[in-house]
Amino acid sequence: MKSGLVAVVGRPNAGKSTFVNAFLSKKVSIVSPKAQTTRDNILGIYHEKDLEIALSDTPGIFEGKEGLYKLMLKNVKGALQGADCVFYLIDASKGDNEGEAKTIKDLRLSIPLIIGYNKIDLVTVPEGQAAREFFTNAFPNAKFIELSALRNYGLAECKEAFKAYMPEGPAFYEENRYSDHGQEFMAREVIREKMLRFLKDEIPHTAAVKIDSFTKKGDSISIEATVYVDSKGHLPIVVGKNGEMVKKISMAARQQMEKDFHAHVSLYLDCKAAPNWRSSAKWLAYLGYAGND
Ligand SMILES: Nc1nc2c(ncn2[C@@H]2O[C@H](COP(=O)(O)OP(=O)(O)OP(=O)(O)O)[C@@H](O)[C@H]2O)c(=O)[nH]1
Ligand SMILES: [Mg+2]
Repeated sequence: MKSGLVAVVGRPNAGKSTFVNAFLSKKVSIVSPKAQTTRDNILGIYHEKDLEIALSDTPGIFEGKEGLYKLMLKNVKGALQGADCVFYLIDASKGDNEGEAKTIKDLRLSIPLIIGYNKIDLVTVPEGQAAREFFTNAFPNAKFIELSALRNYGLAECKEAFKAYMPEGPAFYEENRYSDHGQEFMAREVIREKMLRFLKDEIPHTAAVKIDSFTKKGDSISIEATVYVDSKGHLPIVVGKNGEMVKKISMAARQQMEKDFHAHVSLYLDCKAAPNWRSSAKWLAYLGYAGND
């Protein structure tokens, strides 16, 4: 039996969460077209006969001065520490090979590196070839894989590459367990996903969601949650005219949860202001962003 941990890292929006979901054929991590979607390390667990691969989806590598961003970067470093190899994902469509190489070097990795050149559906064949040449020169010991997480292309090659670095060991997770987070965490994330979809600009990035109560009875789940925004001025935008925006977010989140949880879901969503929560250790802890490294 082989079992081990792959740290999936890269810049915001590279497609890390899309990749982890595609690799598992299960949704364990939310995805959005906006950068800085993932805030926590989320473990996705892949099972096969005699093989267990835990993939750690991480926040995008990004430096910001707020406590939240420092915690996010700490999460990335934490994931690298315990991993058997690192899967560094690149958004090929950005065409920033030099910048990506610098970010990889800055990580000062001491574990094997696999470079995933993602979103190849958006680049030409010569661009892909040039990238392969560039990265194999810059990182001669690394493996370079072209893939499209969105189109499920290149995933088998990734699996073989990960497998080669998985040590002999026992299965650490039950076979039916595919994430280290439960439904309550996923409920919070799904609400954030819908906020990222419906709210413009920085508002969803500066907001947080707290699940106040999560009650499961048979196949019914009842959830009370609060959206905390960074400043009072954001409240009317999140609530919307006659409460339309919060209703829209809540309805979309509820429908998504019913699909993901195979349950009847009732969701009550409130909105409050928590000025500057991203820089307050107390607020970060209250909202579940502290001590998760
Ligand atoms: N065209 C194309 N789009 C992709 C591919 N993979 C991911 N995307 C899109 O890229 C966007 C970002 O994807 P995410 O999976 O949220 O990216 P992430 O790296 O987890 O982002 P953060 O959590 O913000 O760091 C989404 O709109 C995805 O649909 C791909 O292979 N091709
Ligand atoms: Mg993500």
